[in-house]
Amino acid sequence: MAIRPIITAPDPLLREVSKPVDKVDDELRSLMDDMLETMYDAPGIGLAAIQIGVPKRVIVMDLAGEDEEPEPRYFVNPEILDPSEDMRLYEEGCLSVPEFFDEVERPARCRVKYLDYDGNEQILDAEGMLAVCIQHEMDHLEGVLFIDHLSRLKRERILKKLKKEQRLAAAS
Ligand code: K1U
Ligand code: ZN
Repeated sequence: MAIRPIITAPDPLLREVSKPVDKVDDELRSLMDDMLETMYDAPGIGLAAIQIGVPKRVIVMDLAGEDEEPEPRYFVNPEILDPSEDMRLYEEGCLSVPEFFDEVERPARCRVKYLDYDGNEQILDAEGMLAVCIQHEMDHLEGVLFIDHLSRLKRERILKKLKKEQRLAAAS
């Protein structure tokens, strides 16, 4: 397992649409292991493969609290079915948009169809934080960031600050 660097906005790679996975094999499981280790190290509660520069439709997640046993989840080729009509506001963050948080409105519940770590098809009914996180990570697979759900003014301010921080880091 390895911790891989997480790409941050405005890197154009984050705008790529990720490609479906053909087969869940040992090479893909090794990618998922690296993603999970990278996510735990960050730390975060979710990670899409494109955030480490791999444009595959793969997500890892763990919503267990600090004092709970780890509960890793793996989603390959996930699809959202039946998003609810009622919406919920939640304050989101993103490892690719470090240190910014803002409220995003999304369907409160959804059903997710996906392949698990062993390549078996699964259906999951998600609500609460699980629904928020899976929809946030699904956006990454389409090249969408949570800041795209904010006003243009807020988004441009955030991107300007991130670019400035990256310029300063490169110069030091
Ligand atoms: O996609 C990502 O970059 C991961 C992101 C997931 C997410 C968080 C909040 C709402 C929606 C999606 C994060 O994990 S940001 C970090 C974070 O939320 C967190 C970090 C440590 C402990 C608890 C939460
Ligand atoms: Zn994110």
